[in-house]
Amino acid sequence: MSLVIESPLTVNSPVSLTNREDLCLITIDNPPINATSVGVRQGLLNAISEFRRNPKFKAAVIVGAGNTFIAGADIREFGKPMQEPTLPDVIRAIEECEKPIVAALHGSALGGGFELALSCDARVADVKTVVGLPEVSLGIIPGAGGTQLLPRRVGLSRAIRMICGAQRITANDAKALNLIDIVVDGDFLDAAFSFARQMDGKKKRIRDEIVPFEDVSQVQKSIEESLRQGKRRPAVQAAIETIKSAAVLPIDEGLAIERTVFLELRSSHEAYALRHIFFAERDSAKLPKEFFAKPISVETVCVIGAGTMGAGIAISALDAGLHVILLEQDEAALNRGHNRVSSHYLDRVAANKLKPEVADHRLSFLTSTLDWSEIHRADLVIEAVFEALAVKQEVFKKIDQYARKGAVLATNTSYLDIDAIASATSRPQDVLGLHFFSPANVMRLLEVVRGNKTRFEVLATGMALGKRLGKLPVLAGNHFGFIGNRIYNAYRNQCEFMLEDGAWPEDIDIALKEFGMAMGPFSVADLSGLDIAWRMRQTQASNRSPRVRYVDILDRLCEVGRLGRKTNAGYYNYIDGIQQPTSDEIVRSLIEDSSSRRGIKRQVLSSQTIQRRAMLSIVNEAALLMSEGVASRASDVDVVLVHGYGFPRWVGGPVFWARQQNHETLEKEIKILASECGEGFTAANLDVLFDNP
Ligand code: 3H9
Repeated sequence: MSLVIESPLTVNSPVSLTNREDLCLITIDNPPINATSVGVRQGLLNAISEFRRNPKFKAAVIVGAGNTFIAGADIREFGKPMQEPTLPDVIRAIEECEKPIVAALHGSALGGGFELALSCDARVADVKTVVGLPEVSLGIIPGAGGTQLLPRRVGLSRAIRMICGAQRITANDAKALNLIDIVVDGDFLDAAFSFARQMDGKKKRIRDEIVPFEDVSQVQKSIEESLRQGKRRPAVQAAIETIKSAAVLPIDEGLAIERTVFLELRSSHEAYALRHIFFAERDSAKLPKEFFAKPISVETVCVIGAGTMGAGIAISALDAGLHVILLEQDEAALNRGHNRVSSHYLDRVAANKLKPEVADHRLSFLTSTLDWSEIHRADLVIEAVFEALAVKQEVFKKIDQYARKGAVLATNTSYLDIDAIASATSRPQDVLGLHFFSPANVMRLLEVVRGNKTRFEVLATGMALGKRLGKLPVLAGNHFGFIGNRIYNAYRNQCEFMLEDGAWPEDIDIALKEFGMAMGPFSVADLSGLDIAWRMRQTQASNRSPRVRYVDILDRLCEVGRLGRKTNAGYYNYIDGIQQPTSDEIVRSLIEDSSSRRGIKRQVLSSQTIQRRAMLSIVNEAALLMSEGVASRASDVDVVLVHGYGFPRWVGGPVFWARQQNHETLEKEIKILASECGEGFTAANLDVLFDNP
């Protein structure tokens, strides 16, 4: 029986203390994630002190209320002055307590939450619990003992991989690593009480253990791998050094180093940028108030077109437990599409990433068909056919005939006009854009595009579906290229201007990779195929003003059959699939010819100039589309660029970057750039980026 005892804890404290016979239950109730905010820290100290003081308690269990243990420190506090007591104070109190304390884990035990659990004398976890120390993904290192306690249980090389890779692991995996004592599929709290009682008053502190011996070469391998994967970011480097100290220093010295490094990184620019993008990702998934509506329930999705994109969307939906109807126009295309989906699951099983029965279960939700009347069963239809307006309109006419009334009709276009597509139906209010990025089952970004007539319920359904698929849905207005492709277009144009002005493709690619972009723009163009952009440019040719600066290098490359990687030649040559470091003579002479036709005297552009011009063009386009209402929050632009276009996460996104610059200087530079780039580059008013959330 559990009853609330006369508690000495402050009224309204997020931490409460109850008892179960001679055991004490300390409950943290700080929704949504039971973060270790200052009230929780103080409440825990009070509770531990009461537990120690009260002789009737033999052991204690710490649990989180709601659906999770503690998912970490409250990172909203990180931008503010530190408030006492600190989490290390709480952890010291747990470790110094003479009586055993057991952590009962469920949901997430992450960051400071997992550190707190590791400081307890035992850990009992619900089978669905996820644990880990993901601090590095926020530009910091664990700051409450994680770098010292984890290696004492799992060894240096594993601890380095786990912390530097911000890995989140299952309870069973954690048990296999001796990080959790018991995993329970059932009443984990009950199991935690039994375990606490069995401890018979004995302490079992990880801090008293030593780091297990390991071969130096093993550790070195893990360090090199982590540095490479973590792009040598400061937090990764600092984590490695701090973890290593666990093997050679007494724990209190290691903890002191950890704390100093944690505090330094906590106020670093990079950590600030990463916190910004963390919250931007969560905000982008929320529809602005003015569009708020209840989503329509979706259980069955029909994907039309079983190419790479359609198959990726189908996999993503199957993974989310939805029923999928995959529709194609002929048997051969359907078989190819079906095989794409089924071989994805077979490969996952072969790689030991999925249990065969789970793969079978997911595939049992897939119907592949040539029969259009099957659409009738779908709550939501997604078209993923060839990117041409006429083709899509034809498909939507047919969808209109077969889809049931009220079903949501989505197009996966990446730049076409949603309203023009919707006009092919008798129900434009039910049509929206769901722009998936390729590969659709991997990439998290999803632009949810609002047509002129799209009902709010339909929009809400698009956002809710995105969340259900584990994506990052971002609302976008229906303008050419939406948010991402529109900005990318402006960025690529600027890079092409720089080619004409004097840089070679590799100068630009190298400079932008140095800035942190995952790939340079010309390597990206070669990878995706130059003909895609070529085709898009042809569709725009009739509307292009002759006064707009238009660089035709890409068109001319395509005309001579250089379509990128697929033809082993684009901006670069490819030998055995490997990109050559410099562009070749044909490309250079095309570029020089372009410069001379425009009367430009080519000049060397420094990396700094290249980076600055690229950033100014991105920021300028972001401001333009914000003022046109294409994006509803400035931070949405950051989410789109980071998740869809390889923009460095640790820079926080282009809007965050802009906000770190001097507003006036930025505007002046943009005006100068606009005057140099001519018509087609409109200098924006940047206020919209600085004044908007
Ligand atoms: C740390 O612990 C440092 C220590 O080593 C050192 C201490 C000294 N703080 O993601 P969701 C909010 S660093 C504040 O949508 P889900 C989030 O903004 C931390 N707020 O839910 C959202 O608010 P809103 C290490 C946070 O179910 C709401 O919670 N820990 C934090 O999809 C729901 O979030 C991590 O890095 C936070 N730490 O996923 C874990 N976390 O509703 C980070 C979340 O107003 N968190 N919020 O938009 C996560 O991975 C996921 O949130 C989690 C839940 C898996 C927990």
